[in-house]
Amino acid sequence: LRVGVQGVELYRGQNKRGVELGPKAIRDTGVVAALRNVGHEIVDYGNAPIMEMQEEAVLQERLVASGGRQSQTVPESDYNGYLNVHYVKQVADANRMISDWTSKIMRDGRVCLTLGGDHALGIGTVNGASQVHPDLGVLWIDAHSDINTPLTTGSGKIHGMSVAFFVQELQPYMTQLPEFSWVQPRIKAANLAFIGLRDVDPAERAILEMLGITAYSMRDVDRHGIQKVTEMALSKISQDKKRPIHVSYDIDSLCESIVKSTGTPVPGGLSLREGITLLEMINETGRMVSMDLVEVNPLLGSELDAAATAQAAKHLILGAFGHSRGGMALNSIPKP
Ligand code: DIR
Ligand code: MN
Ligand code: MN
Ligand code: MN
Repeated sequence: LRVGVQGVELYRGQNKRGVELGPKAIRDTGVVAALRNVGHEIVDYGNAPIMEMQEEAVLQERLVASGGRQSQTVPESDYNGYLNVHYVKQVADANRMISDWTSKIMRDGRVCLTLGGDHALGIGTVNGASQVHPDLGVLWIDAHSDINTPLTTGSGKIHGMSVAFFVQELQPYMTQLPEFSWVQPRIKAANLAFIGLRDVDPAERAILEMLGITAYSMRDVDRHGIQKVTEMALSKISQDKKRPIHVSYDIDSLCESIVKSTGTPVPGGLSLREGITLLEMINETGRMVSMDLVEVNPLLGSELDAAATAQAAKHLILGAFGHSRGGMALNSIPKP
């Protein structure tokens, strides 16, 4: 396979510094070399230059007169005075670039592998991927459903809203933010599925039910097992088994006991083996056109935790790109 790797040091979609070091932590596991050993032809495009865009906005500070003498700065988070969305401009501008990079890598004829970075980057990668494949299906593997809207969010963190930006049927209910007006919501609710859920806000559940979105929680994984759940998710998002697939993999879908270096760990998640099995099954479809691996934060937990989390990310990626746990075929090893 021809593969393009990009790093996205996005951190303004949530509030914990260190997730911008995720791409380096994952690359340092040697995952690119390991993918070459699987037989892929890989170009590493490096990290998209988004760090400056994420600086505190000095730009739009509005001064409000108070008693005609003192002045006050309106917090940047008080978007429009009534919405609570943090770092809108920073996250929007970075995502615009991520979208362009993603579609460019895919138009170069490569499967796009995006290393994050916080999960708000999914707005850009899904937009870019769906520009190249308008019939794209999306699998969102996560403890969270990330489908809050600017109105329903409690935290104001955009990484908890990524999905809301690209689901077509949700747009009439979305408060449209001008900074994100370039986003084209091309993903139909029927072509989206979640796996691994165990921390979903009431408003998010209401949205999932209203739009009839396929959502397999850990309860479903317990009931049916990961293979059955993955089969069901794949056939739901693509009944004719032809649709190209974007996989957005949040490392916090894995159990908190194995993945400690992530911003919002939740107990009772997927085992690493379940995560690998799921991704191997997606690989077997031959239809995965892009993949995100997000929310690795090497500054959280101990150094050992950070290493274990990065290792987990590496093994997930290998599963998604056809590494065989039963050993590779001799003819699959590329000649030096
Ligand atoms: C929560 C948590 N639903 C929010 N979401 C997280 O902030 O909207 N997503 N942690 O990854
Ligand atoms: Mn997420
Ligand atoms: Mn999550
Ligand atoms: Mn706030």
